[in-house]
Amino acid sequence: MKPDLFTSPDYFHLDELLTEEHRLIRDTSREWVKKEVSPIIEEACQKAKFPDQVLTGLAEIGAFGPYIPAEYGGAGLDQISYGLIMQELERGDSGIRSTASVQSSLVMYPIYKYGNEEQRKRFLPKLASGELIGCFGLTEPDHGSNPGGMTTNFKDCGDYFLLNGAKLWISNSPFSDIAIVWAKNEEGRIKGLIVERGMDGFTTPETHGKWSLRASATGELVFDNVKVPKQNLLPNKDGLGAPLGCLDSARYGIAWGAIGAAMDCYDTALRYSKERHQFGKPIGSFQLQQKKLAEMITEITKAQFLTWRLGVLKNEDRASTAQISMCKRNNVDMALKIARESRQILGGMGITGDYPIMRHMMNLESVVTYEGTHDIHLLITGLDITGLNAFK
Ligand code: TGC
Ligand code: FAD
Repeated sequence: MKPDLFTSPDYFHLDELLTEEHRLIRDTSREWVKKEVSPIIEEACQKAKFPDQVLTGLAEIGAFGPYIPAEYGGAGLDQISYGLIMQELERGDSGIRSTASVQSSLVMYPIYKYGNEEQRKRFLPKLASGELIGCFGLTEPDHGSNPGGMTTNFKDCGDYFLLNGAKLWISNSPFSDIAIVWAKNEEGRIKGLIVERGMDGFTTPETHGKWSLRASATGELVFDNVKVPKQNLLPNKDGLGAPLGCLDSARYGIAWGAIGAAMDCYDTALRYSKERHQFGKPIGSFQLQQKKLAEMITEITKAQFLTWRLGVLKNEDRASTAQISMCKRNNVDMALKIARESRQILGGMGITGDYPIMRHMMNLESVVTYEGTHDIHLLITGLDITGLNAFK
């Protein structure tokens, strides 16, 4: 891949709405991505291998549990800081952001929010430092958009719970030390369990052959009569609302992350359009290319403000599930469209690994599907504005 010359677009001076601390955190993450991610990410994707050498650095820049209080090892930052870190990581690669958002919002968040003090002290500091890596098991082979139909289940066997079932499409599962697993008890109520690698009957086969998120490891979680100690049950919340609450936090991070991928595509295409000559002129001088670039920066700017505002609401604990859905859906769709247009500006070069655009485009096909598909988020908005439920 060519040297990383990324310059961040800020057409409406959004930086002026950020605090000095926000800018420092954003710039630290940006420099780290330039130094540690950009030089290795293309090869990792081509080889379909998660670059595990980034784990220590992710922990060091505070990407594991940015908003988890410092007493549990987190960085104790606000929601805009969390968003800016996700933006910068996804500017590097969606798979790197995935690893950080799963660890933060889908593993540390449920332990912090729904766990007891013993669980928080036992797991959170090690997750923050990257000593432990976690994953989140909600989706099943027959239950993706409709997780409430899950069949993974556990029985109370006196000294322990007996867990059976399977989860599919689980980010980080092949190398995770622990899994937050959502399963039904004998009354059919959904609960969260912390399942640890090494427990008998627990396996994590890797899913191969992906054309998307190739630098992220994806796999299954298989439970064949796994004996889970009772102290590993998350006691403080149950029902589908428990995993959906974690998704609110992860979807918020993805909304910021998608802006990062879009900015990288736009910045690459803009630079290329000034350097590449055809018909004796830079291609950026042709009106058709200017239309593409002008529309891109307009959409990026709109998404930046929507998402910043969502961050302010989140800091005030006022961001609703439907607002988060709208922002995740809008931003990922925006980023995908920008990736496709940017790739065209690069002509044939756009399909090569010399530039990051094709990799972002392929990654975004997963991002538009996971954490709720484009359709599901539209229906969440539809339900919110009409009061009529399309899912029932
Ligand atoms: P519904 O009847 O609407 O709700 C069931 C219960 O949950 C409550 N609830 C929420 N609670 C907290 N936060 C939220 N965001 C909530 N949304 C709903 C609700 O009040 C109700 O509570 P109660 O007490 O009455 O039981 O549920 P439904 O079965 O109709 O489904 C609704 C639907 C389709 C919107 C939802 O299930 C959904 O969002 N589906 C999409 C599934 C999804 O997003 N899966 C993501 C899997 S994880 C993942 O993809 C990680 S990728 C990570 C990476 O690599 O970055
Ligand atoms: P389905 O639910 O079968 O949907 C198929 C199509 O039908 C979609 O277009 C959908 O929009 C549409 N559809 C479904 N229901 C409706 C409806 N009511 N109205 C209109 N259209 C509808 N899950 C986890 O639990 N943990 C993870 O870490 C995780 N990581 C992932 C990583 C990757 C790379 C991928 C691809 C997925 C990951 N997922 C994870 C799973 C992801 O959340 C699901 O793929 C997603 O929720 C969609 O479920 P599905 O694939 O079963 O599609």
